[in-house]
Amino acid sequence: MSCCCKALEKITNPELKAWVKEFAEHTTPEHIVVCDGSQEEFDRLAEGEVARGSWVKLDPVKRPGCYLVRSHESDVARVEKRTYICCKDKNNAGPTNNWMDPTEMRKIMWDLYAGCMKGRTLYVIPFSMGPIGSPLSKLGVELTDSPYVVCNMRIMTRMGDAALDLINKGAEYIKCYHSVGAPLEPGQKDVAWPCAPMEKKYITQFTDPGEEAIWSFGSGYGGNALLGKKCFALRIASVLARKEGWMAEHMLILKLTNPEGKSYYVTAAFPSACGKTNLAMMLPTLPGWKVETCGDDIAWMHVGKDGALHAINPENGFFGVAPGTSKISNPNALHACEKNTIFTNVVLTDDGDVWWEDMGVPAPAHGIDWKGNDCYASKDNPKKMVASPDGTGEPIKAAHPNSRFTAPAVQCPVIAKEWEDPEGVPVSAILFGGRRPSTIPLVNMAKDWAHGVYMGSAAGSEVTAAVISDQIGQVRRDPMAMLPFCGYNMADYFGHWLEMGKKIAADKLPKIFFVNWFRKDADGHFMWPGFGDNSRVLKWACEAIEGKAKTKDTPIGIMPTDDAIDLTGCETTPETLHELLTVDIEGWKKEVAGVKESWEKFGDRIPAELRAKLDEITAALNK
Ligand code: OXD
Ligand code: MN
Repeated sequence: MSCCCKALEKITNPELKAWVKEFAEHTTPEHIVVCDGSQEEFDRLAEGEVARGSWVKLDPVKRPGCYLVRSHESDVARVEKRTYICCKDKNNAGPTNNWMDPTEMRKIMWDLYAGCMKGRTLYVIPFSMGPIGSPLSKLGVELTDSPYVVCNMRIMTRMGDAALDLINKGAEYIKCYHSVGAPLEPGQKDVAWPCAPMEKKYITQFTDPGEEAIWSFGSGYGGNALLGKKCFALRIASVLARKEGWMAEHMLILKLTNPEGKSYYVTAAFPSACGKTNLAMMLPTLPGWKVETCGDDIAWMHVGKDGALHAINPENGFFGVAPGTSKISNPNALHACEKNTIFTNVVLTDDGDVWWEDMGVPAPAHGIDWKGNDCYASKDNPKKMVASPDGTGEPIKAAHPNSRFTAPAVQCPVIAKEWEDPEGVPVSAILFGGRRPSTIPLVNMAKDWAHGVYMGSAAGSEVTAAVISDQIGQVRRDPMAMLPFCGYNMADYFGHWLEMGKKIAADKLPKIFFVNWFRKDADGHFMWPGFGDNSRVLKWACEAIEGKAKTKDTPIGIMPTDDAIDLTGCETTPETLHELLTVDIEGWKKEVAGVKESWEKFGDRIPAELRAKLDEITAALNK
């Protein structure tokens, strides 16, 4: 690398400049580029990847401005087992996080970073999580050697000159280090998707006060590499939020408008793969109701001057799971990715378009699967693809189950006009949920904030055969859907939730609900249609917010009476609804015992107020 002074001209913040120089000297890239966030820069990088045979440009008429990328087969998802929280006191990371001593981890990773960008370009990505200049936003700078990361960060964050301006003027920022960990020797040909083997991958958050930083090595994929998302906006932000008195949550934000024109803002936390993006962009089946989207994955929430809880979406785009996204499940997401979108690990069709399983359209006669192999429409099942040219044989997963679209949020046809409001939107309801085939009713409202915190701590999904076979039927607890994302001890996180309830004005406390769209009958069929029909549950929630809902008091919370959910035009029978709204006392005794057991690993760090809630519910169930 020659002198980097010219490349770093735009950086006038001496501290930032010194940091970039130090990292460049250590990682030894061939070039340094300070990203400006422009379309021209995106096009240049994307076309460079096309030219070297790594990305595919999609048909400019069918998918203008879109690209298809295939990752390495070993680098297809977030890797929780290689994700660490590093702080001096292991107890501050808590029993649900991988922990390592920060000094030890810095040594391991600094050694890995030595010379790791040889033959590559170091990109400096200044970015803002949240609208530029909002008092609720936070800045970061990611140093990376991946053009894929630059292009995705341009969609997912507010990236480039405007963020750099603020940092040059002295604004604080989080340092985010990233390398794919694949240096190139002189003359060595690059591979399509460079990355390091699993045992060298590290996704590390340093969380001690004043030391907050992200170091990532070896993976180029998703949350491992787009460091603004899970690493910053959840793990680091949750630590900052606790310190500064706000909340960083794994939640969608939606705006719901009733036929009278009154709007409500609702946030919802569900574990990954429970339909957050679908709910955020839902088309209600109830006439006159409207859902608009403020965010589909992350909410930062602060108590506003008015005493209400206000939420902003710190992201700028959607990193959505492709398979299952269809005209039925989420037509708005399909529209959002019609242009200017990066598709990762989906099927390439012969006419330069994309396809994935459960897209709601028949499989193409021929395509290239996510591994780069030919695949063909199945003769037996037009919704599937097979490896054999004659269309016979077992269906394959032609798109990877975790394949993604990265699409700008503004392209969502139902993006709410206030989604970038720098003050955020006032939240009147918070939903928790998960995939629970039994026991958990369709909807249940918390009696008070602490009860709602209890509900959040009990969130999770039942393990199915596809996950861990020796745990089938057990519930994997994923409190507030934050299990992989909370940057500190989860027992303290529950305590922080309780504290936040005391900061919000009593008459503005959001109501908290636990919902379950995934109940199954004895034959294993879903009992509730879900998708747009979830608006029926949201309608009841709005009535409850207004104090006008038909409710019944139960040992587990406040529930709708059998006639309280509007079933007009819905396929669900009153008998099924009755079942969905019945409290299974014996099942619930087991449920509460399961929650208690899930707390054991936290010892006496679980707040007394939360224990008291659990005791209260247990006593009510035993009455
Ligand atoms: C995501 C996740 O990718 O939660 O959003 O896993
Ligand atoms: Mn998520």
